[in-house]
Amino acid sequence: MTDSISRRPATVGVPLALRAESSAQACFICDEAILRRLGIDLAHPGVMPFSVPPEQPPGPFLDIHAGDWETSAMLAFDPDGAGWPDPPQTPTQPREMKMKTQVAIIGAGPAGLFLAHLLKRHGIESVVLESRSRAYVEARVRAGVLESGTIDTLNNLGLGERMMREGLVDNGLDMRFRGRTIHLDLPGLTGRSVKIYGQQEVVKDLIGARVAEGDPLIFDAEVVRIEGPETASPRVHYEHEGVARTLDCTFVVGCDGFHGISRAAVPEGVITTYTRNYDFAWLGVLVKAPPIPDMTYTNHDRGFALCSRRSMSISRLYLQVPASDRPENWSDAQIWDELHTRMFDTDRTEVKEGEIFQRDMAQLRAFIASPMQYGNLFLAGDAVHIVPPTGAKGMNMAVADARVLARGMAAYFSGGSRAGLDRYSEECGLRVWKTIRYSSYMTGLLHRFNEHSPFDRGMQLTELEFISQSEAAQRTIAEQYVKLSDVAD
Ligand code: RFL
Ligand code: PHB
Repeated sequence: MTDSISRRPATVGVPLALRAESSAQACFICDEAILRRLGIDLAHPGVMPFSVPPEQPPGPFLDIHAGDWETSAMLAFDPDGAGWPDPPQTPTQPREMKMKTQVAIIGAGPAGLFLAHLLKRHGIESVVLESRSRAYVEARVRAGVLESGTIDTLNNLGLGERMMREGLVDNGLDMRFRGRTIHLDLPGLTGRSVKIYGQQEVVKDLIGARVAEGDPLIFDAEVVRIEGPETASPRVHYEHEGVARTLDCTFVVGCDGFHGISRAAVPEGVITTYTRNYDFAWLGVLVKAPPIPDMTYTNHDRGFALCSRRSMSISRLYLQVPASDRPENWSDAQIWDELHTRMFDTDRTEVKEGEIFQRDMAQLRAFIASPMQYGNLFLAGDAVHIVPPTGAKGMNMAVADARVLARGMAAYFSGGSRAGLDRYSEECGLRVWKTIRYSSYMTGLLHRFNEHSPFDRGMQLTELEFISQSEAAQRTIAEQYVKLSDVAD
């Protein structure tokens, strides 16, 4: 059913707590408070707010929107009454708006979006609040490598169709040094492969499904404070369209990335943080040119480089640069010179050049905050741990956190036991530390460090020589590359 004014599906944007499906698949807002907020005269004879959703729609509908999903009201028209009520010309914008849900999720990155979908599968309501616009979030270029656990999660949610169609199966991981290539045959060494499918494509698929299903996901909604995270009824304060609003909930999940506000809501002294900052960054570019066949990491005297891809015609290329550098400092010609050199592509034929149509820079750091929970506030994804991208693990870790959390919340909301939830941090801890260890190892193996002495450089190259000759060492790297983020559902 579509509504009478905007012709969108009637259920779009209507919070579950306030709606009910009738046999005619119509959707009714039952809450008189919403009608009052919209400035509708409840005494008008044409208004029939439903306190109990009727089995059959009693007549035509008038659906009024005040520009936001939680201020939408559907009224039944009483044909024998006095006609349509007058919708307010200018919707009222109260100073503060309140709403309630089971789980408030802060951030619509992979952690928040996966969590929202997993919770829904268990019948748990959530509201996702995202400070940025939908366009911004969907265009943010980041990760590209999906481990099998992430692939399975997307498929099990019924949202993996495009990934399976457009994503590229990656069976190889190559490491270059001294002009030679170590080829790791992932299926041969581990029985598994990974998939190349851009993080922003995953995010687009998750957002598209959430919006199509009419579940609450509010963009341009910046969370400014979490009140009472240690209490049984935390409250999230956020700003949207210039209005201060609140969201009451049973649990808050901070999926708001490294720079978010959730971690800071935990009182000082509760969380211990462990950090390593690197003095280099990755300059990343997207290029209209066919990629080289295998994912290739390279260790060169001039620094690290990586050749990855997004499709058979789009390459994703990275260069190690100083942390203080800026993407605009590099001309296209300098980028190509450096890539050919570091990839030992002296005749400049292997790394195909093309139009550079996107650039970004990522600082490298390893960071973990522990515990990942404080009372009824849980932290997931980059909000609580960051890995240097050399192992391609950040998004996969975020998805694994969401799976563990969804499992704990499902047990709590179905049976009332919160034992699983209270084990969240402990359950994630070892996996997270192992992933940080692996990503730090790969970073140390492949990058140029200013502080390295000739002795350190000798050790680094000897490690690569050892790996090139040892199948056991290759299997160790390959196993961690394909399945460090495995968790049980
Ligand atoms: P995100 O993706 O940062 O999302 C957090 C969201 O929270 C919003 N937010 C707020 N919303 C409301 N109120 C507030 N106060 C808010 N503050 C922040 C933000 O706008 C944002 O939308 O965190 P999440 O969901 O934890 O996901 C983590 C991943 O994005 C990250 O780990 C990966 O991108 C890391 N990563 C990789 N991971 C992989 O698994 N495989 C890879 O191949 C891979 N490659 C990479 C990467 C990261 C890179 N960079 C840019 C650091 C390659 C690079 C270059
Ligand atoms: C990517 O394709 O963006 C990518 C690949 C491997 C990494 C990091 C990023 O380690």
